[in-house]
Amino acid sequence: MPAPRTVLLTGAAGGLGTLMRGLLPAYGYDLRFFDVAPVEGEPDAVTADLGDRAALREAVRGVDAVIHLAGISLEASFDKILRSNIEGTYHLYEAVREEGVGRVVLASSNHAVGYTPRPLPGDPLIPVGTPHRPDTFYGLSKSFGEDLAQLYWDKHGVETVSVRIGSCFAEPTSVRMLSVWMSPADGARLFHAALTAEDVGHTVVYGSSDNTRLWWDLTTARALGYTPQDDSEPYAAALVAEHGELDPENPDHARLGGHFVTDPPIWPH
Ligand code: NAI
Ligand code: 15L
Repeated sequence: MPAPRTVLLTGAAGGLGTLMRGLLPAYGYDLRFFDVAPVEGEPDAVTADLGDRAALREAVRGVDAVIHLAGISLEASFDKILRSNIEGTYHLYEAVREEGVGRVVLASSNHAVGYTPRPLPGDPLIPVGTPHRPDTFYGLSKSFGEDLAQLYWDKHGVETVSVRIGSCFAEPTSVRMLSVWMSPADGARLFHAALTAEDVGHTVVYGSSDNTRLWWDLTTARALGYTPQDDSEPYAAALVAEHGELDPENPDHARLGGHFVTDPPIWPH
């Protein structure tokens, strides 16, 4: 597959979408945008719901690849998750198949495997092959997305890199995030690698920086050509002084998904 130049970014109005709108053009991409919310400063963005198949089909027409970020990014009722994340991702893949787009970079999440016990010092890192253990309906929708991506590769030859993103924000803001943080610059590096690596079929990777306190195995991400440059450790002293180290006896601290396991943040819309 030739390196993609024209890329549709769904979820472009959101937090990660906004970061990537700023960072990905430096890699030479011509970005197009899709979101149910208006995308600030982008009058040509398509403003539509993922349930609008005609709008989706038009948005993917002629692009080389899609970075699919749109959807509910926290916990919500099953009905809402079903519409936006499960059916919405299905509609996206159908549009991609119908328009012959070759590659999707799919925003999966650590919450697809959120019930997995987090490694303690000396334990092996969590591999991508660990079984799905969603911690919420939200995480369940990400497990579904990864399976959908596998189906569209096996059946229709649509390639996907499913990125189990940790926490992609400007800075880590909790002790857990010291392990799962992906700096925005590393996020752009990883998305670029996922767009340009050859013959990915369906590849699952974890999305994080090269954190000293990393919980999972970045081997499959590195195999795409991703070389993370950042590490959360410079933030550790202040965060640990404020909150203390993680306590393995605390259910909020014992699993990859953190407090999503016990008291997930709820999608406000
Ligand atoms: P966000 O909530 O800030 O942005 C999501 C965007 O999707 C919003 O602009 C929203 O309007 C749009 N959207 C929601 N439902 C839609 C629908 N039915 N049709 C069209 N657009 C819709 O979330 P954020 O943080 O930017 O995350 C982006 C993606 O990455 C999400 O899929 C999220 O699950 C995933 N992710 C993000 C992580 C992070 O650290 N930011 C961590 C793990 C996964
Ligand atoms: C996610 O999947 C969420 O979309 C994001 O808002 C963060 O909460 C992140 O996981 C996390 O685990 O920190």
